[in-house]
Amino acid sequence: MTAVTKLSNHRASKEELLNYYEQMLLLRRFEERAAQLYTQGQIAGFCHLYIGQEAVLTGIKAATKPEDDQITSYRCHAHAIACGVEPEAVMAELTGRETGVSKGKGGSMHMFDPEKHFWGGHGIVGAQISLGTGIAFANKYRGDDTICVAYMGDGALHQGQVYESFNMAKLWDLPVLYIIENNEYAMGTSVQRSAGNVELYKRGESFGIPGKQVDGMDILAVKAAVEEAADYIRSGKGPYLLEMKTYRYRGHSMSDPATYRSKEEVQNMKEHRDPIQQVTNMLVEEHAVKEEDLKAIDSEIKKRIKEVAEHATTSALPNESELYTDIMPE
Ligand SMILES: Cc1ncc(C[n+]2csc(CCOP(=O)(O)OP(=O)(O)O)c2C)c(N)n1
Ligand SMILES: [Mg+2]
Repeated sequence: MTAVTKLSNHRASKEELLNYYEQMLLLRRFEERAAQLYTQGQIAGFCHLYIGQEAVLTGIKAATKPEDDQITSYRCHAHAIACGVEPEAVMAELTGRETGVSKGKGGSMHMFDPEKHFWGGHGIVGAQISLGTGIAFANKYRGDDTICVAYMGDGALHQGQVYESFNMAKLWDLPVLYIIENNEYAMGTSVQRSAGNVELYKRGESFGIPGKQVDGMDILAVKAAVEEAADYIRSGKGPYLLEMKTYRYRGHSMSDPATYRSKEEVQNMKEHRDPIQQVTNMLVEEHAVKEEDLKAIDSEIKKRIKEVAEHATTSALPNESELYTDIMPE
């Protein structure tokens, strides 16, 4: 078993932890397979992987309701799956097939499923924050207690439209939870080199939006912080901001050689902070789960992902007539 420097201060039942283990591992194995398909030339265009950041999304989903809305950037495959889109439909979208969740026309950065309350998938850095604020406006207008979770990266946080959105969100006390997935780098620029003030969770303060920094590699810390934030928002007090301190193991996109950080830095994170390993250790040390049983779950997931990849590489390409659909609202 790999030693991790820090185990969560929070506790969870064996069933809960097994559930998180399975969910996070599914996201990781999916992305590893996506990387393979990319290098085999099965996926064209850009492709941004979520490996390393799994605890953020999984913790947020565990602390919110299925009908809450979620909107994110181009690093969106895992978000789609966590919202309930079948992995088959996500992988087939990556390979541009007709069975993809966006009928193969969106690709890696543009997948949506309104029925699952998943609103994308956006390539314009920061744009999803304005759109997410608009979704929260709609929710408030309808008078239900649904909140919108709007994710952005540490780089996106510097975009002007983010602050215009913060202002309106507080002015109208909109039910929106802003999540900064601070994985320490934008495309290749570290937070230290791009942020005048690196305490990103304070960026909403001057608008009256409370914020907290959270260990985003610790799923139980994520879940606890989001439960508190969601209660605050649902009580009608308006927006809330959480900065998740996380880390991406892979390059910004598949074409990034990642020369701006050392191999040791990445290795250190993998060895001492890995979110899945933390849950593994809790299960083994505190709940007496056998490592073989966890490996068996992993084997099942790998089998499923193999089928997912098979489906994504054998499904038909979209018909040419699809070029003319979904362009205007019907
Ligand atoms: C408006 C705009 N500017 C620049 C880009 C190019 N670009 C794509 S991703 C990115 C970095 C964003 O980093 P961050 O918000 O930290 O997200 P991460 O990739 O780390 O998840 C940039 C500058 C873009 N897509 N849109
Ligand atoms: Mg980043």
